[in-house]
This record gives sequence, structure tokens and C-alpha cells, in this order.
Amino acid sequence: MTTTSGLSAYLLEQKTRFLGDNGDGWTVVMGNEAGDLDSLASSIGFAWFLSHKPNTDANAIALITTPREDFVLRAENLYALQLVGIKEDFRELLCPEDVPKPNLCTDFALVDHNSLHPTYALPDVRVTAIIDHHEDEGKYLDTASPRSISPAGSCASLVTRVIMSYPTLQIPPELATLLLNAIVIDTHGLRRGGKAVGVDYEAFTWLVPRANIPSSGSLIEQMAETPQHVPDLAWLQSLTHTLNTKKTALSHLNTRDLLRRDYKEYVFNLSSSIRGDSPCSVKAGLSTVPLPLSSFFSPSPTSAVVSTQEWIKERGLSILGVLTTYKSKQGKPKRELMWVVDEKVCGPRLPQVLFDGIEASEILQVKRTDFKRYGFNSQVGKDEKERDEVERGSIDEEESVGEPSGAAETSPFRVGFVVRVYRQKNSAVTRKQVAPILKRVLEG
Ligand SMILES: [Mn+2]
Repeated sequence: MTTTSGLSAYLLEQKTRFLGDNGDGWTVVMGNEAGDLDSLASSIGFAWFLSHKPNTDANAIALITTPREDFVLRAENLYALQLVGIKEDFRELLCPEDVPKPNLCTDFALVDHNSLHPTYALPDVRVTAIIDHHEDEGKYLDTASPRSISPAGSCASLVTRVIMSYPTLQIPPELATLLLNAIVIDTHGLRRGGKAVGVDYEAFTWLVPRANIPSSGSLIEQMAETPQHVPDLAWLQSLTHTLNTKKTALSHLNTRDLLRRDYKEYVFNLSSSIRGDSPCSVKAGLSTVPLPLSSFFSPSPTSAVVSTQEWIKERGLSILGVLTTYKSKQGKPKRELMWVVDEKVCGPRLPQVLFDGIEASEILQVKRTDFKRYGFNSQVGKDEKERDEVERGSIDEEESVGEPSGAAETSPFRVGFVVRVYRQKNSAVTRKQVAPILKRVLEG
């Protein structure tokens, strides 16, 4: 095996040429700002495709949305990059801090999201292609081609499908490996009853013989003989476990790291029922945190609260949603929501409309919950001891927590913030669905 990865050398060469041109004539391919493995692999994969598509002399490069110093926040990305020969300092990757300002970039291709981040949405900029699996925001209908937005466990599967449709293209083994890892982590190893759909299976099956996988010959045989048993393959289960372990090993992260490692921002134009007569837009941040709230708060509740308030200030947010995802002791998937709302912006209408909307959502199916150990008191009027046991997961938690009595609620946050905590009973719902719900609630 060679020490220099073909993909690494290729990426470095592309980056050098891109910087030499200051972006002139290049298509910049971007994943979403949360910077997960899916966005990383999809952007590198689609940029490679655009540069290699038959009958083209196009220049395309992936712009990684994560600053280099933040790569440590995603150990699973580091692992997958290392598998394909891309190692620390990541000098072959184009990161936001590498892009000269000003530059001559005008054409953007979006993967794993379908609305260009405001930072890049300058007047001369065009979005020329979209490959995505999020809710369609209906933009760039006249400029984006392809404009392919469809359900899939992983956007990397959709990118693979595009590459597959050109039989003469020879995908580099490292790129096949990178796309494969993204599909595996997003679909939990193609788990039955999980997020994987047909295109994920097809892409996976196509990638395996093209990727760097130990003893892939016997794997391919097994997959061909019993395709229905692919999720049971020992190799696949072990890779899934490794990626997941990396993803959930968070003990080295502090509160700020947890809030920003899987984070997206949105701007909403508030409906007149919230803002009255004067137009008002607010910035909302949604952090997905792979820990229960009890762990988020536990080492030091005070410092967790202070760091969260500082993050809200640093980002200029009116609303922060902390979306937790974890497994109960019995292995059941669980989710909670914590909403922190700054009352200064629009007065008490904003939190009221937000909470009403969240509580009424049939998709989310939330239950307001108390969190007294950490200084929350929602006045929902239920025995404290019992609820503490629910939080610790020592009793199962389907029972009702009662209705808020209307008395004053308190939280450990500074005056001016209104905070509510919920259990989200529909644990299948992720930020992909929470963001559009938030938009409908706030914009009306
Ligand atoms: Mn994705």
C-alpha cells in the first residue's frame, strides 16, 4: 500500500489550482453548516463528479464548512478521513479560512442542504446544482441543474446514484470508501426499520466492490447470495459500531463544544401575530446534542447554563433549541427538547407562540417536563421524586406529567430568558423536521 493517498494528492492539486485562480471559473460544492460526515463525503464526492463528468472540462472543489480547528469536534469524521489517507493538518481540504477574500467564486453547488448559507449569498452568486435529502425550500428553480431533492437515509447515497449513472466513470477507491462510511453512519449500517431506503441499499451495494475494504471478495459474494442479510454482515456491524462509538465519545467536549459540534442557524421573519405592526426577524440556532439533558447539565449545572447563555450571545440568537438524542438503558431511542428564548426581542409573545406551537405539534408529540434538580420549575405540579426517577431512566416514562398550573415558572437561566424542557415522544423526528416546524410556528 502506498503512503500517499490518491484522493489526498488529487484534492491538494485541485486546491492549489483553485487558489491560483482565486476561484475564477470554479464551482464551489458545499455541504451544510453542521459539517457531519454526510456533508463532508457528499461535497467531496459531488465535486469529484462535476470535475470528471464525461464531456466536461469543469472545475469544481469541495468547500468544507468546518474550520480546521473544529475538526476535533467530530471524531467520526477524523476516523473516516484517516481511512482514506487524509490526516491531520488536512492541508488538502479547502476550509472556510483558506478561501481568499475577496474572491471570484460565483457558482455554488449545494449538497446535503438546499438553501445557500447567507455568508455566501452575495449578489453575483448562482446556485447551479443541488443534491439533497432535506425538505425542499423551493429555491434556485431556474438555475440549479441537476436539482435533485429526494428522501434518502444519507445524501451520500444520492451523490453515489449520480456517479453510478455514468458507467464509464472510475470512482477512486478512497472516494468510494468515504461515501460508504457516510451511508453507514447515517443509516446505522442499513438497519432494518431505520432510515435506509432503496437508494441507500443500491448505493451501498455499488460502492462495496469499489471501496478499500478488507476481504471484499467474500463480502461481495455474501451480499449477492443473500442481499436481505446485508445488515447482518459482521464487517458492516463492526464498522457501524466503530463510527457510532467515535460519534458518541464526547467526554472531551465542554458545553460550548457540544452546542456547536452539530449546529445550524436560521433566520425567521416573525408573523404579525408575534411582532405586531413592525417587521421583525429573529435568529434561531438548533444544536443536536447526543446526550440526555441530565448529562448535558450534570458535571456543573451552573457552568452549563453560563456557557449556553454565552453561546446565545456570541451567535446573537433570540432562540436556541437544544435537541438531545440518546438511548435509554433498555436501548430505546429517546429525544428531548430544551428551548431557550430571549424575551428582550419581542416581549413575551415570542416564547408564548413558540411553546404553544411546539406543544401543539402532532409530529413532535412533546410532553412538558420538570427538571428540578437543575433549577427548572415548570409548576406542572407533579411529585418531584417520581420525575427525578424518570430523568434517570430508572422507571419507564410513558405516564402523564400533568398540566402546567399557570403559576410562575422558573429556570436556572438569567432573567430575560424563558426556558422550557420537553420530552419528545416521537423519537424519530430530527432537526430535519424540527426546523420546518419552527419556521411554520414563527412565520405563520
Ligand atoms: Mn445528510
